[in-house]
Amino acid sequence: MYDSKVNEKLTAYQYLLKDKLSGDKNRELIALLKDLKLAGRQVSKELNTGALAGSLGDYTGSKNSHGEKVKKLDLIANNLFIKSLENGGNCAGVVSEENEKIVIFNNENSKNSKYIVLIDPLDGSSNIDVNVPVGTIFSILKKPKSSKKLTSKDFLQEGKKQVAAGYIIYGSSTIYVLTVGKGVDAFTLDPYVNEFYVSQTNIQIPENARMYSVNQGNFFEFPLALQEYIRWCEQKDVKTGRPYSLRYVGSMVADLHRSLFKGGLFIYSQAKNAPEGKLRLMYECNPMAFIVEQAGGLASDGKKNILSIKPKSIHQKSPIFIGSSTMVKMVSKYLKSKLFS
Ligand code: P6P
Repeated sequence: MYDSKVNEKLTAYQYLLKDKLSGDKNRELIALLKDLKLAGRQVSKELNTGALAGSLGDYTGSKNSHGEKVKKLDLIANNLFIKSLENGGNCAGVVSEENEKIVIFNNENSKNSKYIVLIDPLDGSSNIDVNVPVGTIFSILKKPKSSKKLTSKDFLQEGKKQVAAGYIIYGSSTIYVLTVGKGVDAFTLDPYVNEFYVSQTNIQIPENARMYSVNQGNFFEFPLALQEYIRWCEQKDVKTGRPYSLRYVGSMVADLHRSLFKGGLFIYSQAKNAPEGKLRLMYECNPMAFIVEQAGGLASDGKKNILSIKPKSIHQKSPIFIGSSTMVKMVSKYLKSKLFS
């Protein structure tokens, strides 16, 4: 007798088909999301058995186009995502943090695809060998109809043009968080059947919280206005629940996943030692901003909404203040002062 209680949850594919991406017009997008999930499952397996296969966080000896040391799993993850996207034929090309230039797919299906993908295949990879959660972050845009041969200009679209955005966090469980512009849902990987099942739907980030997330070590590098805000967070004030708690994992996906569910403010500011900040606009800030805003939060570069920034280059950086709306509004008040330069 079939035990219907075995698992009544829908898979990510079934949920999207039924709820958020029904109809023929969404077939290719659903298929593209499946290509991303496949690579996510493969990366999750590599990570979970990594230590047994020899440390995966080892430095490969090479540096990426930004001069950052490339870890073994960075390369493995990048190859897995690019291969799955190319073989799936549901996107025309990719911008990846690990590739200086755009990657164009020349097979017939990809060439006729409506979509392009921007991805950070393994964010936070410096944490791999100490078992701290790392993640994949991705953004999906429409390929401009005008473009004959894909160029990097086709990727330079404002964040508000995103069709979908998501991240996969490889932690105590592997969770795939996604928005297609109709709220935010989360899907958890069942390792026994190697399938993502819906676990949280229409996630709403708490409007306010008593937690901020910043690399305190950079305090004296920050603009004075931000130093003043951080000092405000540290002061004792019963009415506003201060001092706030500082939580900083050093892995954007982990810090933002916590903020999405518990509320909070994640800060990666410009600083004397990082004039543009550190995080990349197109495949870190934009997708995270789309997700957080779809969950009722806010995301700013300190002066304007992240999603309205007109990008100039595919790997450009941006400062980011993102999370609970009340907290983003509060830090923005400080940053509007002349001390924020
Ligand atoms: P810092 C990881 O290297 C990363 O790109 C993000 O995941 C993380 O939020 C940030 O850099 C941490 O940078 O300078 O505080 O170590």
